[in-house]
Amino acid sequence: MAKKLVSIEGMKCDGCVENVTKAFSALNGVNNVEVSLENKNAIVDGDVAEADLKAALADTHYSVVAVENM
Ligand SMILES: [Cu+2]
Repeated sequence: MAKKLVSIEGMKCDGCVENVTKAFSALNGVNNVEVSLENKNAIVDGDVAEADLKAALADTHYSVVAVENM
């Protein structure tokens, strides 16, 4: 199963982590999401497109700044 490292801007607290976790978890094909406030990123396990990850945060205070395959 593919994992992606998603760099995220705008997270400031555990509430932000929860919001991003929920947004990514709701996407089709996503099996697991681990968001790190400290590292400002998320490890997304599943079959999901970069565009969908960006779209998931489009209406939030956060934004996807980079996505790389792990
Ligand atoms: Cu917050």
